[in-house]
Amino acid sequence: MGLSFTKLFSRLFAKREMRILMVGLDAAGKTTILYKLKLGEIVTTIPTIDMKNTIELAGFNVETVEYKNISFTVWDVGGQDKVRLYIRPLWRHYFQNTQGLIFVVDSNDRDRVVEARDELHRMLNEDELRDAVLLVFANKQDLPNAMNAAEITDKLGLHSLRQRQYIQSTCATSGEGLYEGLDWLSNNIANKAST
Ligand code: G3D
Ligand code: MG
Repeated sequence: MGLSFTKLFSRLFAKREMRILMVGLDAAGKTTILYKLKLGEIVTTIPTIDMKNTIELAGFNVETVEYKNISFTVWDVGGQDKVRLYIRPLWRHYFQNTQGLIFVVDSNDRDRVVEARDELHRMLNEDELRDAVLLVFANKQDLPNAMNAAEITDKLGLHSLRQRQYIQSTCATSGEGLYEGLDWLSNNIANKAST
């Protein structure tokens, strides 16, 4: 019934040169960032018609925005293991041709930083993301109890990851740090492509 997920996406992304995924636990600040960037119209979709019931059960929504040759794809990671089983095959469709992964963490959420680390490492273990460059947004730096970038680096175990990486402190609501981070990302994706 209808187009397959793969077909739909190859049609949508056929002419794109770059795909960037932005993920993180819910409430990390991803949607706020997407709107702050003002790249264009943000489209929220439930990935396929065929899997609609499953997806709705799992609450899996994907936000996409396209800007020049870049497509940003955003979703929440984390949640129950049962749900993860349904979602994982879908993630992998988005992994293909991804050059950059942005991981957004709520620096104020000390209770869930371990969960955030687990999700990040789980994703970066996927074959398709092995060569992606990693940008971490240590978000919500405006909050008084926020962990700083060094503490986030430690708590997320960034040193043990082999991906080229960079951590940027941000405040998504004010926009602070966002462009610096994306600048690093675009430079490093470009460098990788030319080597
Ligand atoms: P998500 O898309 O990752 O799930 P959202 O997260 O962008 O929806 O953000 C979740 C909440 O965190 C929002 O508050 C948002 O305004 C807030 N938020 C995002 N970034 C920052 C930040 O840098 N500092 C502070 N103080 N808050 C931030 P609401 O109240 O709308 O749920
Ligand atoms: Mg969101």
